[in-house]
Formats: sequence, C-alpha cells, structure tokens
Amino acid sequence: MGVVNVTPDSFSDGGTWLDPDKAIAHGLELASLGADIIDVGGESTRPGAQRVPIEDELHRVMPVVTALAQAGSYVSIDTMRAEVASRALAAGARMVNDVSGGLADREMPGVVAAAGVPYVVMHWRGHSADMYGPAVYTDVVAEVRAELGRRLRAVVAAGVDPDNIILDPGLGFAKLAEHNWTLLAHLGEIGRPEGYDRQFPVLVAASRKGFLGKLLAGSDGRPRSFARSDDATIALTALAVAAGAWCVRVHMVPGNLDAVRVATRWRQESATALTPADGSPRPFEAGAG
Ligand code: PMM
Repeated sequence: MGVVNVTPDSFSDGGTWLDPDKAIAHGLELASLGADIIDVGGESTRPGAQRVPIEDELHRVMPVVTALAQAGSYVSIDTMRAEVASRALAAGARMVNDVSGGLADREMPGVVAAAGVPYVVMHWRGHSADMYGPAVYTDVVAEVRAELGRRLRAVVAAGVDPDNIILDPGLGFAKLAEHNWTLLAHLGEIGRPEGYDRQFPVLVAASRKGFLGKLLAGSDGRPRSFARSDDATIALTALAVAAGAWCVRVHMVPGNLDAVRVATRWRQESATALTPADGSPRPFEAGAG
C-alpha cells in the first residue's frame, strides 16, 4: 500500500502532495512501481494535529481519488469520516482505511457495510491532539487485542462482513516506542483479537514513524530524520511480512516491494518446513490474504 498524504502537515511528507496534480502523479508513480493499493488521505494524524473541517478534507482528496480511480488504480480512502468515505467510494475508491476503527464517526461502519468493501479497523484511543495521554498500558498486547475485539464486534453488528475486515495495531497512535515494538513482536496475536477464533489479515504502517528514528538516534541522542529512516522501514517490512502481515503501508515503494517479495518467499518455505504433522493450520495461514 503506497501512501498519498494530501495534507500540509503530515509527519514525513506534509505539504509535498497538497497540489492535486502532484498528488495524482505521485499516486500513479507508486502504482507503476508496484503498489497494489494507493491510500489517499486528506487529514493529518501526526501527534498534536487538530481536526480539519470536512470541506477541506473533501476538497483535498476528491480530485485525487477520482483521477486515480479513473486511471484504474485500486484506491483506499484514509479517513475517519463517513461522509468522506461515502463520497470517495462513489468516486471509485474500493477500500476504507479508518484509523479510528469506527470510533470517530458512528456512521462509518454502516457506510462500509452498504458498500461491501474491505475495511481497515485500526486500534485507536482518541484524536491526535492528545496522542500520548492515553498511551498507558499494563499489557499492551492484551489491551490492544481486547479493544480491537470490541471494535470488531461493533462494526460487524453494524453490518460489516467479517471477511472484509483488516486489523491494524495502530503504531504510534496512543503508543510509545516500546509499545510499538512489543506489538510488532506479537503481530499474530493482533490478528486474533479477543473473542475471535479466526485469524484476520493485519496491516502494518510503520513507514518513517518516529519510533524508527528514535531507535536509530545518533550518539548525541538526536532521532534519525524520517528522510533517513527508509532503510529501517524496509527492514521492518521484511520482518513484518515474514511474521505474516498481509499488507504494509509505506511511503516509498521500491525497496519495500523487494522486502515483501523476499519475506513472502521466506515465509512460504518456512511454512512448508514447519507445517505440523497433524496438518493443523499455523498462525496466519488460516485467514491472511
Ligand atoms: N498512520 C498514519 C496514517 N494512516 N492508516 C493506518 N491504517 N495505520 C496507520 O498506522 C496510519 C494510517 C499516519 O502516518 P503518516 O503521516 O506517515 O501517513
């Protein structure tokens, strides 16, 4: 999944793709480089970000969604608003990526259910204005699984087909660096939320996030800039896909696509080598796409 942030203030690429023509050209380039999905968003969720009026969000995303869909790209609309999702779907988007998992706008699951499209349900504890206040966990894996399980039950009750749901641990959203690393090391469990016996596909969106820059800090303690953390993103992509992630959401396609291919091949071989004698499915083989 390639990212097109049509925003003035996103963390790593704010302002770069605010002009619709540039955003469209960028989306087409990501697709031509091998991204299967182009994720178009018009509202920054960087820590401290304030909400943008819906008119601004629509103004930013609609020309881009429309042009990319018309060009044949598989477009995902990254929004927390049902109205934006609905208009984007009508313009040809084929997937909804909702970082709030249906919490920000109670109408969202109904819109997704009516459209019958894939729906990314991310773990979220509130808007980005207070990103780290709610980043308090006793057991981050158990709590994220429990909260994702509650969101799943709610969106399925609103009519969303469970087969259309993709789960996302929400790296950086109400999570400190240590929480992100723990969640990444337990990806399989994230795909099996509390109360569910099946494995859901998992999306990992670590690209250029602050916890990578923090890990790569220099001897002076200053975090590595996002622009110099693409190699770390690629390493993380390989590990996440080898651990069973269904999709990675990234800003740069080429190295990440190679990492996906290598990890997928690696995983195929490991699955063959490690298939239990009783033939029972291994984690992630059951439901991931
Ligand atoms: N993160 C951002 C935006 N959209 N969508 C999903 N599903 N998961 C995420 O973690 C996520 C997202 C913010 O990152 P950016 O500003 O680098 O796009």
